[in-house]
Amino acid sequence: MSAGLYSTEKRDYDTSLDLTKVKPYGDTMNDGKTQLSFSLPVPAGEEGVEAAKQLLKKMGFENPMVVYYKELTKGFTFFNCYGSCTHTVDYTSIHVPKVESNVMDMHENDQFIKDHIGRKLVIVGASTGTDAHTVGIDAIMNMKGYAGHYGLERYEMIEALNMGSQVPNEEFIAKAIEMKADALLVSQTVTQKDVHIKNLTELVEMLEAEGLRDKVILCCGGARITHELAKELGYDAGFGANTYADDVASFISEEMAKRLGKL
Ligand code: B12
Repeated sequence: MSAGLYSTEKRDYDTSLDLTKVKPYGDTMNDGKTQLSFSLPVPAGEEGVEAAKQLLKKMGFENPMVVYYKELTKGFTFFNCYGSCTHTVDYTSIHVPKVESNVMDMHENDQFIKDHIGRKLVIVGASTGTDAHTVGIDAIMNMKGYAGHYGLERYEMIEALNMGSQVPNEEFIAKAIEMKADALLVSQTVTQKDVHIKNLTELVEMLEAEGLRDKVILCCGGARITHELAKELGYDAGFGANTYADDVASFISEEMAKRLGKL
C-alpha cells in the first residue's frame, strides 16, 4: 500500500516510522543522525574540538563527533560535526499558515482581472529601507520573470512599477499615491538584527498615518519572510522562498475581486 508524501499513514517500507515522533535519520529510521556546522570564537585545536562536542551535547546530540575543523582566522574556528539527535517533533500536529488562493498563470490571471475587475491593477514594488538586494523583487516583477514564470511587468492587465532597492518608505508611499496603487510589494532580504521587522513595521505605521493602509493590498516577501510573520506585522500576505509572480498576482487579483464584492 502506498502513502502520499504528506500522508500520516505509516509507510510500508519502514514500520518504525511514527509521525508523532519524527527525528532526523542517516542510515536507519530514527537513528537521529545529523550533520551540522558552526564557528566558534576559539583557537583551532583540541580544546576547541572539546568545546564543540560539549555544545553538541547541550544541544541534545548523543555521540558528538567533530569530523572536520579549520581555523578561519587567528582565534576563530569552523567545525563540521555529527551527532544523534535525541529530540522529536509531532509532525501530525503542525499547522503552517499559508496564503490561500487559487494560483493562476499569467494568461488565466489576466482573464480573471478582465472578468472580475474590469480594469488594470496598479502594482508598485521595491526593496525598501537600507536593503540593497534587488534579485527577489526583480524575480517577481521583471518582464522576463524567473524560473519560467513571467513577471508582473509582462501581464496585460497589470501596470507594474519596480522602484528597485534601498527605497525609503516615504518615497515608496509617495509613488503609491501618485500612481493610485492597488497593491504594494515590499521585498526584504536582510534580517540581521531584525532590521526587516523595524522597516516593515514602519511602513505599516506610515500608511496608517496617511489613512492609506486599508486602501491598498499590502504584501511582503523574501527568503526569510513567512505568511505568519507578515500577518503579525499588519500585512495582507507574506511570501517566502520559491515564490513566483503567479502566486502574488493571483492573491492580489482574488483579494481585489473580494473587496469589490465580485468573488
Ligand atoms: C546576491 C546577494 C547579494 C548582492 C545583491 C545584488 C542585488 N542586486 O540584489 C550584494 C553583493 C549586493 C549583496 C549585498 C549584501 N548582502 Co547579500 N546576498 C546575496 C545572495 C548571494 C543571493 C540573494 C539572491 O539574489 N537570491 C535569489 C532571489 C531570487 O531569491 P530571494 O531574494 O529569496 O527572492 C525570492 C523569494 O524570497 C521571493 N521574494 C523576494 N522578495 C519578494 C517580494 C515580494 C513582494 C514577493 C511576493 C516575493 C518576494 O520571491 C523571489 C523568487 O522566488 C544571498 C545568499 C543566498 N545564497 O541567498 C546573500 C545574503 C542575502 N546577503 C546577505 C548580507 C548580509 C548582505 C550584506 C548586508 C553584506 C554586507 N555586510 O555588506 C549586503 C547588503 C547591504 C544592504 N544594505 O542591503 C545575507 C543576509 C543575512 C541575513 N539574514 O540578514 C545573505 C543571506 C548571505 C549570508 N548567508 O550571509 N548580497
